Amino acid sequence: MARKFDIPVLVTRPYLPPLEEFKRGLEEVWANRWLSNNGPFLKRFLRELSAYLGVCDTNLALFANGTLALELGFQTLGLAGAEVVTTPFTFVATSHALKRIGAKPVFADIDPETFCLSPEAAERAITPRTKAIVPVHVYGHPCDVEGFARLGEKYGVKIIYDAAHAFGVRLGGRSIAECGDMAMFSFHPTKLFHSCEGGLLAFRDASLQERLVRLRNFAITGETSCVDVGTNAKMNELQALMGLECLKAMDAILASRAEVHAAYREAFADCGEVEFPDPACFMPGGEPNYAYCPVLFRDFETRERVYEGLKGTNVFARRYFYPLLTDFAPYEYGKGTCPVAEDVSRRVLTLPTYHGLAVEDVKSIANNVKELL
Ligand code: T4K
Repeated sequence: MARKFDIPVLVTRPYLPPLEEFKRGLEEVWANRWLSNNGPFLKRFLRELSAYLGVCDTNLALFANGTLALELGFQTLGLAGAEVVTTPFTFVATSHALKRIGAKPVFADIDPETFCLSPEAAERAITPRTKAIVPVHVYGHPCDVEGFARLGEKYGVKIIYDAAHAFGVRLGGRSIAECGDMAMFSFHPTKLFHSCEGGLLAFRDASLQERLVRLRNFAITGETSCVDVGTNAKMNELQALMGLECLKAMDAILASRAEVHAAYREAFADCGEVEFPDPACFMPGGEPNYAYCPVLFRDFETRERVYEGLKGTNVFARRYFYPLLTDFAPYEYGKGTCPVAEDVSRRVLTLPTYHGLAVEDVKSIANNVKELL
């Protein structure tokens, strides 16, 4: 029998640090009377992120959100006017950021196992006008980083990862932040780690930091000079405080998500009709973050029935990422070019996953899904 939850179970719920500790931070903010523009909490947050990721703080920069981080990263790498090969199986922000700086997203298909951009498909889409490839570690599933590194070298193109979902993922004992020329992490509240809103760029070339930091502050360099066309993409002190407090809980957040994922796997073990990509299988030796819990159904009709039916039990799963980007007006020119992505987009459902979701509730959600098959 399906269980109807008393209160809505949403696809995600942000982690919140203990209120008393956050209040202690607020008292410091009040004492400082410094709310934005490279304040002490922002500097502290950057140092702590550097330690957590094992990436030098000269190779990191914080922003107001992930989308602006992407835009400024693309601008700094000179992608305006260029073609950039990317995936249609992502949130609109990835290609919006390209379009908004004047680059042309060219869509290539995804890998059927990881749902990330396929290096083989990306290679076929490269032309003399291609300056970069922007793969997405979708759901926190790592892309084939070695495959993309080879493409970067072979064609002299930049590899910029949209790692919005991938904070906390490690490969070969190192943070995924170290892969590619640049990687962007989103700290939006729907992410496993957040700073209310926020974005982080990690980049190989430390000399980019000066320009990025300038661009996020209008590209002014003092009271009387402006040297470039920048914007306001600064992270404020309250965001940085939230980030610092959440960072303390990263180990607990990752452990709790692994437990939720394992509970879903176990609950669906007897159900051949639900395909369950397990990141542990395609990243041997790696450390996944279980940012999302995507499952695949046999066809579109089944997925839609489950998605709608779950709502009747007060469970609000999401169809990340449906429709495909190439179904949206600004990107329709890519329609029909990525059959694997089209298929996955029509069959996927992301089930509720967050820190503290009880194993009993996971079992009930899985059971509700099975009742709808
Ligand atoms: N690249 C990729 C691959 C991305 O996925 C994203 C963002 C970006 C780039 C851009 O990064 P940011 O600029 O956002 O830093 C959400 C998020 O708004 C978006 O950040 C995220 N990806 C995308 C995948 O999901 P919606 O429209 O689905 O959000 P919404 O408001 O429907 O919230 C989802 C669920 O979370 C709801 O059930 C309610 C719950 N929720 C949400 C918020 C904001 C809460 O419980 N508390 C909250 O504070 O886009």
